[in-house]
Amino acid sequence: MTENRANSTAPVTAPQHSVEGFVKEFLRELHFGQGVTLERASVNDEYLALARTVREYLMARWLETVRRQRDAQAKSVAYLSAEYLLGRQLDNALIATDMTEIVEEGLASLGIELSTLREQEVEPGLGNGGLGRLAACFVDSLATMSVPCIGYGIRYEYGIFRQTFVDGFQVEQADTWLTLGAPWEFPHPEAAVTVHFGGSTERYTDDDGVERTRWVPAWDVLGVPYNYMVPGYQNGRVNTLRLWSARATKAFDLAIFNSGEYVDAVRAQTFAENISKVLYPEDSTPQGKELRLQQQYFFVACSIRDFVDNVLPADFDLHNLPDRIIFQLNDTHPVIAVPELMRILVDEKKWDWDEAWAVTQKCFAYTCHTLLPEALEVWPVALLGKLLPRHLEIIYRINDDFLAEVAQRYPGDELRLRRMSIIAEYPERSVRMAFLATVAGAKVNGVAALHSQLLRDKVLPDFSEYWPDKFTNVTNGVTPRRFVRLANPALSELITDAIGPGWLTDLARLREMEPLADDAEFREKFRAVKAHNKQRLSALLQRRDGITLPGDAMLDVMVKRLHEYKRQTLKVLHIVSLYERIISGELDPTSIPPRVFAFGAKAAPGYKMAKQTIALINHVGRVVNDDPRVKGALTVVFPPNYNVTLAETLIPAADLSEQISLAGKEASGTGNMKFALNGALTIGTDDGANVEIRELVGDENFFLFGLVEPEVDALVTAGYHPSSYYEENPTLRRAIDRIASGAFAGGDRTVFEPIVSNLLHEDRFLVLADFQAYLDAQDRVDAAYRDTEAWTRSAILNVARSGYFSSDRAMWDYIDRIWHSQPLAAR
Ligand code: Z2T
Repeated sequence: MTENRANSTAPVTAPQHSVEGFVKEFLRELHFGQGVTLERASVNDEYLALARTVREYLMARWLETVRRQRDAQAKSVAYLSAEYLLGRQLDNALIATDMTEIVEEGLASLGIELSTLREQEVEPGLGNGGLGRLAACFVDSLATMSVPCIGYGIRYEYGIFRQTFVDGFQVEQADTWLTLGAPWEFPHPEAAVTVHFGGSTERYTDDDGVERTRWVPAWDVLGVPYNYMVPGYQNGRVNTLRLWSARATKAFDLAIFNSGEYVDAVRAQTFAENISKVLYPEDSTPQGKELRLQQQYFFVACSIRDFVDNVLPADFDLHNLPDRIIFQLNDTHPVIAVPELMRILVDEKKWDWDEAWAVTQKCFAYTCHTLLPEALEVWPVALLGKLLPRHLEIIYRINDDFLAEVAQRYPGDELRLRRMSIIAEYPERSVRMAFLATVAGAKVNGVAALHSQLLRDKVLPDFSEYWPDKFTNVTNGVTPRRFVRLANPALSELITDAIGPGWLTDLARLREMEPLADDAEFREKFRAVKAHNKQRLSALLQRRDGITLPGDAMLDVMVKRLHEYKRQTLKVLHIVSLYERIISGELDPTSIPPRVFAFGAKAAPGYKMAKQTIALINHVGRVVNDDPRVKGALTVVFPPNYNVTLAETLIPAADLSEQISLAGKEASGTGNMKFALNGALTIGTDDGANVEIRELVGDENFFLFGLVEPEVDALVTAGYHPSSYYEENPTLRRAIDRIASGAFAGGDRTVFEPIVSNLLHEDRFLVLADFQAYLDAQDRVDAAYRDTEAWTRSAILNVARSGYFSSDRAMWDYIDRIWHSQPLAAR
């Protein structure tokens, strides 16, 4: 039967790579896939048919990639991430297959505009921000580098909420990204796996007379895999992203059948489906909800089961697992995978504990993405034990063995044991997930040089002393395919004209542009690209939000999640200060280059201070934009619902990139890299990857300001008093007083009182301490911007010297420092 099938399987071939080939296939999809004629087709019909047609061009390669990977028995990366912030798929698939021009021409011959269909796609927003977007960049790079990788995650029915503003305040709406069809996914309900929860554990004696433990769970759900293509860039490779969706199991159906309460029982089904219903919208501050832990276990249990049962050959000896897989933990969200693998090996496969632990320790590596203590996940033992009783026992055993080892190395050092225990006792007995990941992982890495250093010194000092070689750094990167080629076609063309197309897969080659910074003709062309991108942004904002941008102004952009440590408030104080100085007659508005201040930011729905800050920005914007005294000089825009799609138009238009977090708080940042690669200059603190950006682009092409991390540390230790800055700095005082006066709230002093009093009396992130340095740096920006040629030169050098920030380079570093394995390196 199988033999027969193999013989009779015709090769899968892509449609012809030509305008005629495309048009034929597109019409076939429209007719037979969508069931409409061209005459009657809606824009959405056309978009869906187009997506399915483009998919066909990738299918043969996808099937071939899967087949080859099976046969090669090579080591794979399994990237475990609760978030993938993918962005739109259509354009990425088009550039990967080199189909953009063919499709444009083919559609035009049918009277359809590609740009119209493009707009129809709702991006899969299955992530919050940096961490989720990083995962998407990494899988793109691995596919482009032909490295075997499966991305595992969750297919949230609702991704990150859609942000709207009502009276300037954020209002969240559900992200119904699936409602108009999901042409990029391949569901496989027949391949669903079962995941268990709850219940208890029991001891028993197995057939060989050995005392063992087993888990007697109370309930279960099905995980249905949805496969997504991850196309490499024009290299004939298509990797897989497998996202899990929760469904009710047969047990639910039976319960329905046997119960008189038919409707109630059906309702119980939705209980199971809740698990993958919605993405938790907190970036960097986990909420500790039971459903979130269910999500975490759900997707890693599905993924390990899938890899062991379906990806590996049936006769595979799991003792060789470390030769075939590395599970990369994207922060601690998937770390419950560690006790899950132990449970499979010890309880199901009946291995000895030590044997199982030796294998498990080689299969995991952990990436930490934060330094904020409040962002380190801990799960109360009571909650974890109720949901996953066997896993909790396994965690206890891992901890006992680990602490016994530590005690041997440091006899009598009780305090150290307490500090290093995976189980915290206060304020509540809980599991420190970062400690579990560190103990279990073969390697632990931070995401920028400074962050990795602080991770060793401040977050996990005992562990880095205990295992100095376990710790390493891999500085983040971004994919140049999406964030340069796709987002900035004009710059891409300019670069390719100058140095050829090789840079797209070898971004260090941007260096070859360096001499062109001194070429006046090239600078002229570079400025034309910026001007073009600003017009493109202007048109988009007009269409999308009814926002009008002034014609010729410096575009100063701060886009990232709203968080106090990122200090959007510092930016607001800068704007208010300029505004106040102009209307009080101190500053002549014509003496500074006209600026547009653009913001993009979502606040976690429960984060009060962040939501207030959003309202403040909008209210300041309204007053400033409506005041004739500053008209033309200062404009504030805050388009709602900043997402990957908007970033793709906003970033290429930017002149100035705001990266102003308090030193020692931003793990890396990745927006900072996208801006530099698109020719914006950075004004930034000595934080995260800013440090490396400045080192590479050169001090003279970067506006550095603010306290450095050791100074922050010293100031906080000595006792920080924000009010003293307020009292001693009149410019600062006037800006704060203006906000406090209610001038941006129709005279109501109460609206922004919490922000004002927080700044004056708490200011956890030292906004006031850095205020004057920031203003001084902004003066340097103004002066530099006036010298158009010098500014352009700096912008070009930013591009030329930022090739290091390709996620391809980051992937090579992971291969070298963490995954290192011959098959991976040789590919
Ligand atoms: C996140 O996006 C980041 C860190 C987190 O720590 C959680 C989330 Cl959801 C638990 C960000 C960092 O804040 C940012 O500095 C970094 O560039 C990004 O992850 C990718 O590493």
